Amino acid sequence: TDHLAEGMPFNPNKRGEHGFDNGVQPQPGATVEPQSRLPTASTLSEENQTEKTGGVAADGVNWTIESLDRVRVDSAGQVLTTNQGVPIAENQNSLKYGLRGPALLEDFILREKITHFDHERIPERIVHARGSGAHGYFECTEALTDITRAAPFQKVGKVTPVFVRFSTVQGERGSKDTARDVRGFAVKFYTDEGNWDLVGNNMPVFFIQDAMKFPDLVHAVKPEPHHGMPQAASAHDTFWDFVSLMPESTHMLMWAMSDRGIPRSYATMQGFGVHTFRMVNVEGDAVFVKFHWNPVYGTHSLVWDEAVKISGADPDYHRRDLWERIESGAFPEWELGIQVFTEEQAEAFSFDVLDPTKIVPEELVPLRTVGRLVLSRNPDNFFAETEQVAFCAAHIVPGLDFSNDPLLAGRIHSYVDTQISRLGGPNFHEIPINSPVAPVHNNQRDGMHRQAIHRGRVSYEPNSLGGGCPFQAGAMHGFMSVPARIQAKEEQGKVRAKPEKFADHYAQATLFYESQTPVEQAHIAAAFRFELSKVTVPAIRERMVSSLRNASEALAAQVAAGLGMQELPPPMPRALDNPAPPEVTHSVALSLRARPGDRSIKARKVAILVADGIVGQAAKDVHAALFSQGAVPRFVGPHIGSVKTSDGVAIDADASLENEPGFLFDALVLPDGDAGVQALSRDGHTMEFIRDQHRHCKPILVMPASQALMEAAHVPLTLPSGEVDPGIVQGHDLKAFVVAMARHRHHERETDPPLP
Ligand code: HDD
Repeated sequence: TDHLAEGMPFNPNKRGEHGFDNGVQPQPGATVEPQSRLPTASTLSEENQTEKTGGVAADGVNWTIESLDRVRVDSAGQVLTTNQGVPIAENQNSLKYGLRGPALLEDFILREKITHFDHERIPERIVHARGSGAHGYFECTEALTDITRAAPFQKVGKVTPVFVRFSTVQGERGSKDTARDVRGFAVKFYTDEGNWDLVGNNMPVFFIQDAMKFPDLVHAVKPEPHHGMPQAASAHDTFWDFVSLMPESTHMLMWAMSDRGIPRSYATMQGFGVHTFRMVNVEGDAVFVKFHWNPVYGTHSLVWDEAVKISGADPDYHRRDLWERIESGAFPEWELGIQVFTEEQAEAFSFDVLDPTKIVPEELVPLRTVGRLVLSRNPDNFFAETEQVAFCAAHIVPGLDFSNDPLLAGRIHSYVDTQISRLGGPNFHEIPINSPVAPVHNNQRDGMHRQAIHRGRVSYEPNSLGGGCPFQAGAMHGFMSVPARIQAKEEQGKVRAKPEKFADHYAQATLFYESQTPVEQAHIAAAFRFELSKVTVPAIRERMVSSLRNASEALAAQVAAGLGMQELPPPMPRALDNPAPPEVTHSVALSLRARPGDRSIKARKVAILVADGIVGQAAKDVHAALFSQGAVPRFVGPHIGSVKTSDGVAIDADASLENEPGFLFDALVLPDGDAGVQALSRDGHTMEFIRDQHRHCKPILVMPASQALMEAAHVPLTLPSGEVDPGIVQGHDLKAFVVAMARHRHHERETDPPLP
């Protein structure tokens, strides 16, 4: 307003307009600092981060944040305007001829508002439509200059800003979070040399070997076209029809049917780049590499009954969890591990590293931890950031390269292409969340929604009128493809076919299944049973079981029994009778138990049941102790609001048994005080709460008076075997309770079917 008052038209939000870098000075009275790519001590967003999370941004993090500052809009204290900046006097009524007269066509304010509204939605992603994202940073912890010149890996401590989006695959944008499904794990690195998108999943393999089959896979798994069902589920005929005819999907099915298909949190799942990529150093020497994200909080999953119930009570379960972790400062964090191997090593492997249905076992090529990923800031606007972010498998930077994985080849085309229709044109890279931190200069011009205002008359190369600019970076600075030799045999020529090792569809499915703990194996069998029981055509169920026999006879037999099959169908004929013997037959790393995480109880949600008449102090003490260890304790009562405790200690219930059912919590505390316990036991919600907690194998702290609650709920204090249940802690032993919570779940309690 100062500038306006002085008659100086100057919009501080558009400081770039003044060409600071070209020596043109802003109008007198302007108070904005010159635009800079260097981190400044206090940017708007750094304050934003501090305000939201209590933490200070690490060095370098505000690079992206600053680049987005120019488009952030805060309407606090501002007058309402049209899109043309015209102040709007009245926003309640359309313009009419007389109080009861017709609305007038000239009402450009109404028309602008309604027209914009009519176009508020964009097409959802064809797959991975439902997702949640966050800002953060990647920090290099081991310099990789010997194998790559990629900017994020050049120096220990180097920080690269990132935006990460997690997603389910099958469901539509408004579907539930806790479906049994693969999860997307897409990371956009805003590197100094352009954007690198590592568009991965929480499983290291894929259903198919060639992009040619991707539309078929997606058509099969999506809701069936005649009636649009089922939503956010793979348990239906067309999916199992397709995969049972595609034995190459068997390995991925093992992962998808394992507990990995129902993660507890985005923060407790692994991520994988899936394909074999290349890293290239300054000399141009290349090695193969596989990317792994390993969660610091450990790998933890839901159980199926819990996932089903959560989807009703809180379809935003994972979205909320991610948001709350970041707001509370319990930043989700992963280590980046890489597996590095040479082309010669790869040739000797029993499987083909170009086959995306195969892993490279960690026992064969160990993981090297080279960095950490921290998500530290929630988006300001879901649509502008999470919905409009465009990940593309084709986005790589100098120092990285693709392999000849035929699935990857199709992806290199598909992502850019899909964004053009989803985001409405070829300039989606200019949408703020997608625009690189590195400067962009080329001769591409025009197109829908162009933001940049290119100067000069030169938009071609070579040119002399523009001094030859923008000029080619050359091999030292520019992106160079690895001049890899193609190993096609002369007589092969152009072919539509696969290499022989691709034809072994079962060895690694067997490896995965054999490497699981008995509990995990039981869950895999139960998941196949559930999914196939939803298949209406018996021949499809049988075909799937006949395929499973090639991976594991034990699993196939259990699934068949679960489906009421009188006898096992014969094993499916194999494409390859004598596959090369695998190097590794048991891989500890494939079990979720291999990565328990930091064993803390940070970010765990704990319900402390309260009601009039409980002992307030005991409940408060537990609350304080859990809070001090980073957990998220909540008082849950028959209603929200104040609770009259027997000792007069003030407690406010922040959730009710009705609005936050038991399965939404990781652990349960049952209070002391006979009157309070009696009040609770009169409420059917309490019984369901306790039974669900017990059935889902969660730790329970039972204060003395609450023994009666456990009895009323018919929940045993011991294991089915009669032994002590280590997940049920009696009395006031908080230490033991925290130890029980650190284990997350006590699966030894589990029975299939569940106890009555
Ligand atoms: Fe894909 C989205 C991951 C195979 C074509 N894919 C998408 C997303 C993830 C993946 C995480 C969501 C990104 C976001 O959050 O916006 N996709 C994978 C992985 C694959 C894979 C790990 C196998 C290794 N995808 C794959 C193939 C094709 C596609 C073979 C096509 C030939 N994927 C797409 C797409 C999507 C997509 C249609 C939909 C929306 C989008 O790209 O932006 O282009």
